[in-house]
Amino acid sequence: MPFRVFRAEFLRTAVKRQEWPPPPHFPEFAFVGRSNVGKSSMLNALSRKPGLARVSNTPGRTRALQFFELEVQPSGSRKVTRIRFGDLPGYGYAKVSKDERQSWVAMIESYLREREPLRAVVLIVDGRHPPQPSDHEALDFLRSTGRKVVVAVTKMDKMTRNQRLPALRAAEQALGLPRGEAIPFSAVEGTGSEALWERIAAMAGVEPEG
Ligand SMILES: Nc1nc2c(ncn2[C@@H]2O[C@H](COP(=O)(O)OP(=O)(O)OP(=O)(O)O)[C@@H](O)[C@H]2O)c(=O)[nH]1
Ligand SMILES: [Mg+2]
Repeated sequence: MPFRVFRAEFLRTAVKRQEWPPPPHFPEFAFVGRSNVGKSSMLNALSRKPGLARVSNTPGRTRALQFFELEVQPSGSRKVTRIRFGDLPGYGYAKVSKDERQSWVAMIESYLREREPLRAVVLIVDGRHPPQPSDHEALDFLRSTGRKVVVAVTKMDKMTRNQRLPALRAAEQALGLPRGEAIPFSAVEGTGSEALWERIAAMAGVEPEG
């Protein structure tokens, strides 16, 4: 039985720390990646709700932290679980003032370091290009926080079938991940959601029932 999503709703936007929603007693997951890499699209694909998070051709559209709340039933489980997603502003977006950028980077870093219900971070990279310096920086930062990180390689549909596996393996190798660790994803083809959900459920502590 596939993963079921019963409810997926926008909760709130946070620019400042005071605007973070009170920590829930259920798990939170954050989505991190370069501007325009496909964070919001991934969230929509996972939620099975196309218009939930705003998708844009203009890089840097998501400038604040956006929180979403979901009710899901993992494959093999009879239990419905609440979880929360955080759509984080993309890094590597230059068209803001230095001050604005610094304060927002500080906010995101403190969220990733200190947020108590945060169970794991999904780091999204673009399968068409080798991981960029900012992807390495993000991963180094996440590793320094001790957070669990799941790497998803997205926009796989933009490659030919023959290019896909080598690109996935190259991304894993460049990021120092074991073979088979990264999750190939395409919001357009709708692939990768089940695999990503399974990893999220495992980290949320939702065990499939026998
Ligand atoms: N072909 C293809 N296009 C995608 C995929 N995911 C996202 N896109 C496109 O990439 C662009 C950016 O997508 P978003 O989901 O807004 O990316 P984002 O990372 O949330 O961007 P910011 O919030 O601006 O940082 C849009 O034009 C999407 O339609 C994918 O899997 N395949
Ligand atoms: Mg976005």
